Amino acid sequence: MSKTAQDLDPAVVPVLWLLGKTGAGKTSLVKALTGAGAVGSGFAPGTKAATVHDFPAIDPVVRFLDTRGLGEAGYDSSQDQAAAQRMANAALVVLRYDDPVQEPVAEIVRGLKIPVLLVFTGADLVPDDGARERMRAHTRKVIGRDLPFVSLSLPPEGMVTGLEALLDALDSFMPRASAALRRADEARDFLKRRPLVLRYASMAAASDMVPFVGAAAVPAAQGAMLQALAKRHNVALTPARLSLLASALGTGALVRLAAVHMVRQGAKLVPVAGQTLGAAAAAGASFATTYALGRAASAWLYGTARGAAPDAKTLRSLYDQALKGARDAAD
Ligand SMILES: Nc1nc2c(ncn2[C@@H]2O[C@H](COP(=O)(O)OP(=O)(O)OP(=O)(O)O)[C@@H](O)[C@H]2O)c(=O)[nH]1
Ligand SMILES: [Mg+2]
Repeated sequence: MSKTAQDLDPAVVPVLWLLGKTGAGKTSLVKALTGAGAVGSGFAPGTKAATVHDFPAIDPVVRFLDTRGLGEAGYDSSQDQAAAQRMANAALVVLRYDDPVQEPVAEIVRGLKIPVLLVFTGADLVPDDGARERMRAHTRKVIGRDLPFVSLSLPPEGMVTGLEALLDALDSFMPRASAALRRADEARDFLKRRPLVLRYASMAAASDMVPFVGAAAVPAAQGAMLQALAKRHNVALTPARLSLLASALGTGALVRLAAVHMVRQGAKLVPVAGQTLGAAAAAGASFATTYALGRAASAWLYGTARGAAPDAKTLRSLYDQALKGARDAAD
């Protein structure tokens, strides 16, 4: 594919086109990925005009083009399709597992010259593996090409599944977009862990009030918090893994934890733990440091559970931001 000067300009935001029949789940997909967009009722077309969602809103790295659904009575999509094809850098073709009538979509897909990913939705509605495979085979046949695909469940309520596979697939043609979407997914994931982190941070802060107790209780609270977070992410907190987190965050962040918890566990990560213990405990601000540790550890566990832990720079910046946020909130 030849590149024009515009294609090469990093200021131009790549466009990801969502193409599919009405009710296929295009808007649900944008919403699951970005948190934005109005999902339809399923009874009437939800998206009445092509909508653009820049993500993130400031300094976007990807532009979702959510076009009006195909197959609506009284709507000739050809002009919209032509415009979308000119703009788009890649297409997510959204097909519902429980809708075998995909010829109108297939016809457009056959003419596309951009990377295409088939996104099958409604995996929750068609739980039978064989039925899903038959639908994919049928789609291959009507498109006349074997295209990469992912399977998603995007129920209006309940568990969304398959987004990770989609982001993995997106890595190959829009790496910056998929990295940003992953960060956003992690941030939403943290919102679920946040009450737990706040509980442990409050526990650590309360123990600060009692002389001598704090020195042991704060690291214990932080250690227990890490264990609880790890359990929720289904990650075994081995000394080897802990030492990766410790080295990523630097001893400053983990000194309290290291002082009691890790040494007690025999991990011996911080040789100077004995000396630093007193200083760290005296520094106070247990709420903020525990909260910040919880924030960074959550991102680390999220990545570890998916086979790609964030790098030290990312973790430290999350830690610093959380620390600042928690301190500002306490002022
Ligand atoms: N259970 C389930 N419901 C889904 C799934 N995908 C979409 N829906 C529902 O189907 C309806 C239509 O979804 P939308 O995301 O609005 O579909 P759309 O492709 O944007 O449709 P138009 O805007 O009309 O073109 C909504 O009620 C969704 O909640 C899915 O994977 N599972
Ligand atoms: Mg829509």
